[in-house]
Amino acid sequence: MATLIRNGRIVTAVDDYLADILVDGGRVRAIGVDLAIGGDAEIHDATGLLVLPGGVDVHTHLDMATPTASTIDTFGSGTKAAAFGGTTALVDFCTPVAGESPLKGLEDWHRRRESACVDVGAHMILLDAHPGTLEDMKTLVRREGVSSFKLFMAYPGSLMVDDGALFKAMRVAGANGAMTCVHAENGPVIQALVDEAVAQGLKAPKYHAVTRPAILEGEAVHRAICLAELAETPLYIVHLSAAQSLAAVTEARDRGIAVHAETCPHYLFLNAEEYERPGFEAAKYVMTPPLRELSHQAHLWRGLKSDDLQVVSTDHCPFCFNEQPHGLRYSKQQGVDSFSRIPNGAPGVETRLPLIFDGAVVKHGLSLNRFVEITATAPAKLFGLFPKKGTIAVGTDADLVLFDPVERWTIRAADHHSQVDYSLFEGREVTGRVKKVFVRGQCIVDGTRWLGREGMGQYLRRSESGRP
Ligand code: DUC
Ligand code: ZN
Ligand code: ZN
Repeated sequence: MATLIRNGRIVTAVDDYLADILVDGGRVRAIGVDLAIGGDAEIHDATGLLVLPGGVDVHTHLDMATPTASTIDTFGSGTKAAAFGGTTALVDFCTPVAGESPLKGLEDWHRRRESACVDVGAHMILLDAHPGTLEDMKTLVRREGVSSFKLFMAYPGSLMVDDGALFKAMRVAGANGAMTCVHAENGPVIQALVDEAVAQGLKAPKYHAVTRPAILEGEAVHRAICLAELAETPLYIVHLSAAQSLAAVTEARDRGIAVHAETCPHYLFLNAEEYERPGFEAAKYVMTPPLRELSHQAHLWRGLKSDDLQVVSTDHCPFCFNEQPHGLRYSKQQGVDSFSRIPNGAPGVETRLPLIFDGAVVKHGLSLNRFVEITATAPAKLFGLFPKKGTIAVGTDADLVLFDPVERWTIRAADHHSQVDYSLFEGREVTGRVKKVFVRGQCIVDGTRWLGREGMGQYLRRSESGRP
């Protein structure tokens, strides 16, 4: 049966108008005023609501296992949480096991991905740039629809690659229509600071932030840009948190270099004061990069306004605060004796849209169009999903969010659908709330009612990335 969404205010990255949307076969079939329908249709009245393209979150870690810890959300629970937050497409990070080929890593990722409730694509994390890995990169882009790769300049001895490997991977990515995503922090210097702190007995969660200063992010961002410029490849800085990093991105973009960057809600709304919380509570805020001093936030908002920052994604990487009921592997409590053992990451997939609406549109004067651009259109374009995802037009997937722009409500972890046991934003009041969510035309969220099911999410085989 067709679906008709009536009287909504349709907002895309470029338009803002009142119309009806007719959906059939999972796609938008017609848009117009007082649309006539030929037969039966499921009708949804969107009077007073915004009709937005489903959110696109290009940075999540669902069901991710490292040698020491695992994220608590499966694809089932994480994508259900995403849907309740108005996000209908994810690009998740596939982390291969060290020494294993990326293609094998993708095979395992697909098995875990089968429980997804919304559509999901994969970025591939590269742990080396050996000849076999570089060959796999080509296969991943051409055959598997994985058109972006992430490399780490941090975590020596585990995830980090050296500059030579980073450069080699960048060249292959660029030559094959793929984006290189970089975790930019100076890993060896951070390691020296961590070792020093631990040796001095400074082991509380706040030393996670003390040992990862903003200057070491800025330095690595600058270095990554130099390497990408030389490799003639598009670059995407993930989880940018610091003014120094943004300055490097801005300078490069002003010179016409294809550098892009995302920030995350926690860097826009929270700051390093959270690390002064008593006891072990501050471990909830142990993510990488860490929260910065308050002064960085104004730079990030300016970057979002001026398009020096193009995307807000979540880096949803959830570990429970408490050990029970899931066990230590899923818990921050692993690091109760030393910050260096706290699993690194925080949740956020369910709160991105309302937080960014409240922060960007209500408080910082960004337009509704820009709000849609940074949460859906730009990530879809940068990562090979547009126009299937990221906008509303005849022929696009009918991934739609009916959003109330005036409702005020309070964020509470107890109301969430993620399996994690806390929210970074507990008790925060926001304006703007997701009311209904459609994935390929199917209404899967209706207020607090869940109408979706595990397994209905499709794999997103992506086309070229890095060409906005
Ligand atoms: N990088 C991420 O992107 N997520 C979690 C931790 C990290 O280092
Ligand atoms: Zn990272
Ligand atoms: Zn991440």
